[in-house]
Order: sequence, then structure tokens, then C-alpha cells
Amino acid sequence: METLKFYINGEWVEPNQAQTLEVINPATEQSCGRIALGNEQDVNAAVAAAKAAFPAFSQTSREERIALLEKILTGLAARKDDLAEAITAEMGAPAWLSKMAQSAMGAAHFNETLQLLKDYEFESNRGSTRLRKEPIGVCALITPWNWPLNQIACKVAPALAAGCTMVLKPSEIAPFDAAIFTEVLHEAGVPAGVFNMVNGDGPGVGAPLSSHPDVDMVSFTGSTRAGRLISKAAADDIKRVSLELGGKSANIILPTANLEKAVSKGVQSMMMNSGQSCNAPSRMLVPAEKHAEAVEIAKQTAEGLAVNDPHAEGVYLGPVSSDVQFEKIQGLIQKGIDEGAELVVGGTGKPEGLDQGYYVKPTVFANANNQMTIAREEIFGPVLTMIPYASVEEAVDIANDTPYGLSGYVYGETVEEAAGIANQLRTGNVHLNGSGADTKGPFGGYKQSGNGREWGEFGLEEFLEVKAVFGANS
Ligand code: TXE
Repeated sequence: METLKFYINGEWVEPNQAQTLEVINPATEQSCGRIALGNEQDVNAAVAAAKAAFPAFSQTSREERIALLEKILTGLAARKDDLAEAITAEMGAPAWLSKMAQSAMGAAHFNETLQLLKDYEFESNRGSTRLRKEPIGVCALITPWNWPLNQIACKVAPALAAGCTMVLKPSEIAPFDAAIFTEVLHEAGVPAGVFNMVNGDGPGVGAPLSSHPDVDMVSFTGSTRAGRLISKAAADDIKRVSLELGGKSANIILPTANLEKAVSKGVQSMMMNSGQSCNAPSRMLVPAEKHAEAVEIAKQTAEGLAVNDPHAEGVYLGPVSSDVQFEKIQGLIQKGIDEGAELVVGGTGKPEGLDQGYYVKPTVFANANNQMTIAREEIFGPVLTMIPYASVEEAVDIANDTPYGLSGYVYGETVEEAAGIANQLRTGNVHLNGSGADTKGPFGGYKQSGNGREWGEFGLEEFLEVKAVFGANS
């Protein structure tokens, strides 16, 4: 795989500089292709194309944009296997996960947005005032590597539906699904300049995009570190900034819950995608009197999850995405041991027989407290921290005692009981009794997990300005 050109103004163009980056397959530690690295001039060209395309695209009818999304959906369906294979090669997700979730979520966001667009009210009346929802303008979309297509699609679909034009900077760690996605958009006939794609790293492309005076909005998913830098870069021009950042989500298992079901589901959700999900339930809060029993269930569940080559039969966890992530995770596991958490299963070092590739052992710590580093920092690897609690009130306090606020999980005897606790959590979403996320959304966080909401109607509104036309109905 090679992406040595950028997609600007409807065509693949040569970069301004000759620098390239090898993309490493985390399962083999070998290169799986190269990309060109962009710079500020490439960003300027892409933003200029998006700016020039905005007046015409912002005036397109709902029907035209519906037709465009339909064509893109057809293209995504035709390329779904290519997309899944690219994702597995670049970031290591098991082949089945890339196909059934990673690639499928991308199409799901387009479908969701398409259905929404069919009867979304862009105009409405409030007494004598007419409200108009108008596209915000030129958008910079900066995405990470952990759910790469999902994150691209949940920004591009609503941006197109709103009538915005855009420049995408995909993750330099997982850029090939973005290249295929770009081909799909080109073949679907997205007008020149409406969608542009420039590859590169954060400082080289992400930073100039975030501070570009002709960019009206930045939509970013990634680390809280980069989110902070982007907010500052965007501040001079008072751009709208939508941020979906890290998390340290609590999974409260209530005393009434079916312990076997709740704990095993919690472990599986944590280890999914090798723990590289911003909403992973990384802190499991269990009643102190059931802690020992819960630990045993967690141990057995984690031991039953196969770590292996992403294409191997029965694999549940592939490698983590990069050597940097591998080293970060190893350091945090060691911190957990040093700070006195009880290592139940897993630990540092690679799983037996997997010397090549960035494989991490599914790891469970128990008897931890919420002040330990493994309970406070986003590990972004297959590492679960179990914390005992004395009362449900204490569990809620522990859950909320974090700088993050993306997701929460509550497992009780009934959904009603769990919902009562959900209302006390300072998070953007809560999963009850093992339920999954719904692409209707909204998805986003409180506190340092970001601002704004993605997916569905709220996700569309991130890309819209609201205009009040006073006296229009008088
Ligand atoms: O993310 P970065 P990294 C968390 C997770 C992970 C950590 C580091 O904890 O361990 O972040 O991952 C671009 N201006 N999440 O270093 O750097 C970058 O090129 C503009 C949570 O890979 O945030 C890439 O396209 N852009 C998360 C994107 O930001 C910048 C998903 C993400 O990279 C930039 C991924 C800058 N100054 C990691 N610096 C989630 N919320 O799901 C970097 N980028």
C-alpha cells in the first residue's frame, strides 16, 4: 500500500516536499506501505480548495446531498473488504473485528446520517422569527488510528450532509483505510474541493490546519494532549472546536447484578480492540464483599481470550497499534505492580510464542484504589483495573473521581435500577446492563473527555450554525 499523493480539489496531487513515512504493520513490525508527509503549503492548497468549493456546495439541495451519501454508501459496501484489510494491516485489529465493527461502523454512520437528512428540519419558525440552520463552512477533520474509519465517517458524513467543505488529516499510523475512503468519495462524484485529504503528522499538518485562518471549525478525535494544543491553535480565530478525547470509564457492578454475566462482559468489553477504545470500561468497581469472586471470574474470562495474529482463527486480541503504544502500556503495567495493585493475570512482556509484533498480555489488576496511576491514566491497552467499593454511594464517587467523563457502565439486576445510578454519573453516555453503543448517538464526553457531540442528529448539528431571522414571519 502506498499513498504518495494528496487528494486536493478533486484530484491526486504531488506533495510539496519529498518526505515519506513507513507505515508499520504492528503484527509483523515490518513496513506495510508508505505515505507522503505533508506540510503547511499542502494544507494551504487543501484549505484554499475547500474555501473555493464552499459557496456552491453550501447551496446544494437536500436531495443532491442525499444522492451523494447514497452513492458513497454504495461505494463503501463495494470496498468493505479492502477497508477492513487495510485497517488490520495498519493498526492490527483482528480481521473479523475490522470487518464486522471497524469497517461496518464507517458505513453505519453514513447510513444514519442519510436517514436523518431525509427529514431533518433546516428551517423552522419560532413566533415571528425564522430559524435557519446553515453549514458552518470549511472544516478541518483530524482523526486517530484506533477506530480509523469509524472516526473519519462520523465526521465526514455529517459535514457533507450539512453542506460543509473539508480537509481530512487521517492518522499517520493508520492512513490506508483513509486512502480507500478517499477513492470511494472520488468515485461517488463528490464535487472538486468539497472533500480534501492531506496525510502527515500532528506538527506538520494537524497544527497548521488547526490554526488556519480560513478554517471555520476543527473536529478532532485523539489524545487530550493534542486536543489541548488544537484548542489553543484554534483560539485566535475563535473557531468552533469539537473534541472527542480520552477516557477512564468506570463500570459499576451493583450488588444485585448477576456477577458472572456482569464481570465477564466487562472484561470482554475492556479487551475488545486490545483495549484501544476511548470508551473502554477500564475501571471495574465491584462490591467489596464480592471482590474475590469477581476477581476469579475476571481471571478466567481474561485467560480465555486469545491473543494472536489478527488473521488467526479464534483471535480476540491482535497486537496494539505501535511500538510507542506498546512501551507506554508496558510502563503502566509496571507502575501498577510497583504501586501495589494485585496482578491477577497478564503482566509485562509479550505473550508466549508472540515475540514478533506488539502483543500485550490481557492484564487484570485487582484490589486497586482509585488514586493509583492505573486507575487514573488512560492506558489504551488490554489492562483492567478492579476496585472494591463499600457502598453504592462510594462507587458513584469513585466513578466520578477522574478528570475524564466519556462513558459509564452500570450493571444491576434490572435496567431501571442501573438507570437510576446512570443519572448520577458525570459522563456523556452510559451503558446499562451490557448494552452496546448506538450510532444514533450522541457520543462525546464531559470534563477532559472533550466537548461537542458526534453521531446522529447531535453530530450533524456540530457542523451547523443557527441563524435567527427576526421578523420573517411578522
Ligand atoms: O494520539 P494523538 P496518539 C489517546 C490514548 C493514546 C494516546 C496517544 O490514550 O495512548 O492518546 O495516542 C494528530 N495538532 N488516544 O499519540 O497524538 C495525529 O497526527 C493537530 C485516545 O496516537 O492525539 C493524529 O492524526 N493534530 C483516542 C491524531 O492527532 C495533532 C484515540 C491523534 O493523535 C497534533 C487515539 C497537533 N499538535 C489516542 N498532534 C480517542 N479519543 O479515541 C497530534 N495530532
